[in-house]
Amino acid sequence: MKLDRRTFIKGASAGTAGCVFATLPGSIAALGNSLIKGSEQSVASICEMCSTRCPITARVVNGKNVSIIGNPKAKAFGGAVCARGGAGHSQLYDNQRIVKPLKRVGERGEGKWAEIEWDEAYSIVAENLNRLKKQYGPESVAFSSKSGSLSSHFFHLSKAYGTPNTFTHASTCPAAYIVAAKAMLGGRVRRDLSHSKYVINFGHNLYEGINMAETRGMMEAQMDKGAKLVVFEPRFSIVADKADEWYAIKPGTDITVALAICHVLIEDNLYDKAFVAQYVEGFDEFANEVKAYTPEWAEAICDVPAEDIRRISHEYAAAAPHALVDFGHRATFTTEEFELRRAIYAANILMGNIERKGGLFFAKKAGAYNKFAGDKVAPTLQKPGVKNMPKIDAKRIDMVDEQYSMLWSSGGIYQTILDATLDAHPYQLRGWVMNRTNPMQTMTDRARIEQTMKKLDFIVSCDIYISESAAYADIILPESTYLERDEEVSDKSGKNPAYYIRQRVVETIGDTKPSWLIWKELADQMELGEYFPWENMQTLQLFQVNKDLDLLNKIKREGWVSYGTPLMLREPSVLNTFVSEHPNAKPLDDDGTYASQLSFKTPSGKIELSSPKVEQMSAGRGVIKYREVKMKKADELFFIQGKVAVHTNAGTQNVPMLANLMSDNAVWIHPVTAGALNIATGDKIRIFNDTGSEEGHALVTPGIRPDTVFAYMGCGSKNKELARASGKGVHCGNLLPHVISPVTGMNLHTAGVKIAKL
Ligand SMILES: Nc1nc2c(c(=O)[nH]1)N[C@H]1C(S)=C(S)[C@@H](COP(=O)(O)OP(=O)(O)OC[C@H]3O[C@@H](n4cnc5c(=O)[nH]c(N)nc54)[C@H](O)[C@@H]3O)O[C@H]1N2
Ligand SMILES: Nc1nc2c(c(=O)[nH]1)N[C@H]1C(S)=C(S)[C@@H](COP(=O)(O)OP(=O)(O)OC[C@H]3O[C@@H](n4cnc5c(=O)[nH]c(N)nc54)[C@H](O)[C@@H]3O)O[C@H]1N2
Ligand code: SF4
Ligand SMILES: [Mo]
Repeated sequence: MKLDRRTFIKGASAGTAGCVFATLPGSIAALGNSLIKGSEQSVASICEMCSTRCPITARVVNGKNVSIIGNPKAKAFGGAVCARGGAGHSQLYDNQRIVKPLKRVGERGEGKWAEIEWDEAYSIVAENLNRLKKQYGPESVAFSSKSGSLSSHFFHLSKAYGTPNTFTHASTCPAAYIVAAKAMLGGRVRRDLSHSKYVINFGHNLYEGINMAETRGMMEAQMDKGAKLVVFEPRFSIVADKADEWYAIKPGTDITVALAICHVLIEDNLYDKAFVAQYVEGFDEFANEVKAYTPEWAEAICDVPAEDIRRISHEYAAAAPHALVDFGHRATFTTEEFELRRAIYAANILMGNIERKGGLFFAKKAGAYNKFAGDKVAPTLQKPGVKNMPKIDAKRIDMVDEQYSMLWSSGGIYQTILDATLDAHPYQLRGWVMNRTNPMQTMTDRARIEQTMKKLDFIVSCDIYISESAAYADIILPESTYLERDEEVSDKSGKNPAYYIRQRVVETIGDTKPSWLIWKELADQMELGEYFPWENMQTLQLFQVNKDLDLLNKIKREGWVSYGTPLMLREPSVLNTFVSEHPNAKPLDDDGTYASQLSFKTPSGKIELSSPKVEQMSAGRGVIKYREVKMKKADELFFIQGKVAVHTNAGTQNVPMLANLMSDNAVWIHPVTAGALNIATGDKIRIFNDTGSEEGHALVTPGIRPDTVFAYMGCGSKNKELARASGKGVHCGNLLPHVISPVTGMNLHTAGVKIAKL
């Protein structure tokens, strides 16, 4: 059989695409249950092998978790998990996990540990944090955690303690597209990929940087509905491979294409004038600015042919509004991500695809949904609040500049911890409490992080492994993995409201605890117990559902409960169904939509294509503009990174099943570049620049631009405690300079490097 692109993608959805999707393999399913004796049950829960948090069903035989599949009730996730989700039990039973609190007994980073009891761990942490608070004020301690299901408990402790210095991973990942959406649309939007007829993608590698619902959505659009996908990406990623068109764009120049698309949409009169008139502020200023951004201008900077940009713009406009320009996920390609992500939103806004099928939409949680439905279709959840939390007066270490004021609620500028510790800028930081975060590998400038860790007075890490960052802590608190934890009900609403819940799948292994309990018990020791009045997780769950035990049990039993039908305020076909399902629904406008009800949480209540507020925050940025960025010296190569389907960031390198699949990251080099350096595939190489130097090996491939090299991120851990990962591959963070981008505070994951054969 001849395998063309489409049949391959089709095959992939059936679970045959190698390692990408792990549905229950046919051969095991065929064995049926008959071979497995003893007790057996299926528990509905939530995956946490990455922050997508897909709904799962975990099979437990004789108390042991033997397999994990997707929860079939959650249709958008396709009832499947990815390779990492299928490897959850390998992490759970890994004998290199930490299962007892650890105290450092050597120098920081030396790798000498003593196992201690929880009581001792809590009292050391409480004593040190209270000492720092008393001597230097609570603001002298930073709290950082990857945002996640239990991070609210962690940040609750930081608030009770009184520090304003709380950070998520935002400035290393999504903040730029979130801040840009806030500035223009008043908040985050989602993409309706599965109904899109035409998708323009700037390096959003959904077939490796997996988000099950979106990855499935993209696959459905491509293979079932014949959608066209155009990818701009410096290397031949999997999504580039599955695209109808791939352009090997020069790193960091995507904005020229995005602006040139806007130019063509406006100059060729293709944009949705009625939409712009009704919903958009600042169009004229923007139109005036993009006059100069012709496809020919773009081509000279980004290497994408002008005639293709013109044709693609026309094709996109013809498919609109059921078409979108994807705003991406990891937004750390350049220091001008704010402009890029705004230019991408602009290309969507001009085509009026907001709240349309195949375009962009806002999530509809229970409260909003019920208002439109005119009935209490979905239950709303209560949020436990604690009265009299301490007032925090101190300024954040990253908030010395007005231009970052849209960032704070999105997680702050994580890397300012380095400046505050090493340079007392804007004041001296002395302690760092880390939870589920591995900045040594996932921030930039590893050498500076090491200095920071060595200088700090006190460091705590809560992790499931001795990560490279935990390796520098004074105390490590071992969290139970997600398969051993009960958690609160989570809101996972999309076009309609949906809830799900994490439930313990197996008994806890060793002496670990869920972090909600760790922070509560630590608070008790710190004499902050009054701020944690709930007794246990069940108290919290019951509070959330307003003591509706039936509801809680239903969510636990089914693992995924959704309400109503999709709601998109400007899509007549969707609204037809909506009003027929809900007899008390708000009356539709004359055009059969809720278009008159759509407003935006911006100062003007409209979409701000150009924004006086942004101008005020950062002079000269009110209107979206091209700003040249230099990311490398003339004699260097661009160094870029990306995700691999079988690992999550730098967090799974030691998980046995996944380490077996891949434990090293070869450096991709174009044959012409490799030839000039006399390098062949497999050769040992040095990759270096002013920031650092790494050794690795080469993969010579035409699937990358000659001026660019690439490595999958997350390898090259330098701590010996991660035995399966240690010293294997290139440590990307060691080659990336310390940068704080304007407005978004992003750090930068592109750098200039040189390569030499060893
Ligand atoms: N060079 C480079 N750096 C990057 C990127 C890049 O492409 N290149 N990508 C960036 C992106 S997009 C992101 S999101 C960040 C992510 O960076 P991080 O937020 O640091 O995330 P992870 O690498 O996933 O690792 C987080 C830590 O959580 C631990 N962990 C896993 N499960 C649990 C748990 O249940 N409880 C606890 N307490 N700990 C747990 C893991 O052992 C690991 O040490 O990295 C960024 N950094
Ligand atoms: N399997 C797997 N899935 C994941 C994750 C994971 O670690 N593993 N992590 C999750 C997380 S935290 C995130 S943020 C998402 C990330 O999802 P994506 O944003 O898709 O992540 P990346 O793979 O980091 O980057 C995408 C692509 O950008 C390309 N690139 C680099 N520089 C440029 C540039 O200047 N222009 C263009 N056009 N492309 C460029 C890279 O080659 C890479 O293929 O994935 C999520 N899903
Ligand atoms: S995308 Fe994969 S690893 Fe991430 S939550 Fe879903 S199944 Fe788990
Ligand atoms: Mo991310």
